[in-house]
Amino acid sequence: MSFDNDILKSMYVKMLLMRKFEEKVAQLFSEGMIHGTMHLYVGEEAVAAGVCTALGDHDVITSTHRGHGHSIAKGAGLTGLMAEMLGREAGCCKGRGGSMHFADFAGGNLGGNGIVGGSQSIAVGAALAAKMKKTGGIAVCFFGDGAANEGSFHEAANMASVLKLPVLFVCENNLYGMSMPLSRSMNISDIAVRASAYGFPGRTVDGNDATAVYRAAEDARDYVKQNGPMLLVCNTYRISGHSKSDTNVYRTQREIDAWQAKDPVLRMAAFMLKNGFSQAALDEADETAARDIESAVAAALQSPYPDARTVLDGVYA
Ligand SMILES: Cc1ncc(C[n+]2csc(CCOP(=O)(O)OP(=O)(O)O)c2C)c(N)n1
Repeated sequence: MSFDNDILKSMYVKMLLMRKFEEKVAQLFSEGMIHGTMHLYVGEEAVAAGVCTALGDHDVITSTHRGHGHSIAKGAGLTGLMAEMLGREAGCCKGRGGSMHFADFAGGNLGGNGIVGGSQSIAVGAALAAKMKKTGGIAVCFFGDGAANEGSFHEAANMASVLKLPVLFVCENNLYGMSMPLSRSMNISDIAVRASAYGFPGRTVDGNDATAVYRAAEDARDYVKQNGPMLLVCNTYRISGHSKSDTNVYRTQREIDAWQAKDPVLRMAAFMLKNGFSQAALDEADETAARDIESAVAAALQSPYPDARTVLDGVYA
């Protein structure tokens, strides 16, 4: 299947930035520069890259607690994201939100959410707004397999269906909700079948293959714009621990290694080499991405911590 080279390159660059951003923030965390915790997206990059590359300017996304990749793929500035991690005033939420609350309204990212399933109904609201304002945009709701078991999923899916709203529910099935394996949290193996309970289509795609995700998201976007909601399940795997306090006792190294062999970034590079890109071009993309991350860190560190007197700015109630 032929692919536009610009689209391939765009997805690859996004995936490199996601991976290098997270390698960097993990390092800064271990140096005590970043506080709290963080949930890394390592291994799942093809989902955000494939979906967000298929979106248009009027489309918006809602994100999760594991949202670094979603923000980067939707085009948020790296300095704003890095500064947010570091708690600086130049952060995308002025350093008040941190890892779990990246948002970029101008770029169409309505925000991450520390509440599992918390952004599902926000996506439905955004889709209702798009429909009423006739923007032609859709709302994409990223959520995990664990969040597919939240009551909010039922409510959001049902309302989106009844009101025929342009929502694309993207379930990132990484096989675990914290330490709980999917096989013990639901009695179905294909989450996409849940869509039929709400009267809309569900489809499953290899979430480690950015090109497959892109194609599926492109088709899904067309469908959603015309007909209303759809569920796209992207099967993938979280290589990193759930969060910074995960000791990985619920899964085997063998399982992790088997998925590492399907690394979506390496897989994308291999696809590009087979489709006319040179190794030199890929190396250059890699070096540029590394430089972009270093520049973001340097710029973020120039920014001061927020002034304590402004702590209530942006608090609405
Ligand atoms: C409503 C709610 N319940 C529980 C938690 C604690 N918690 C944080 S992440 C997580 C697992 C979520 O799993 P999943 O939706 O599959 O996303 P993943 O972490 O695998 O990306 C849980 C239970 C929470 N933050 N919010």
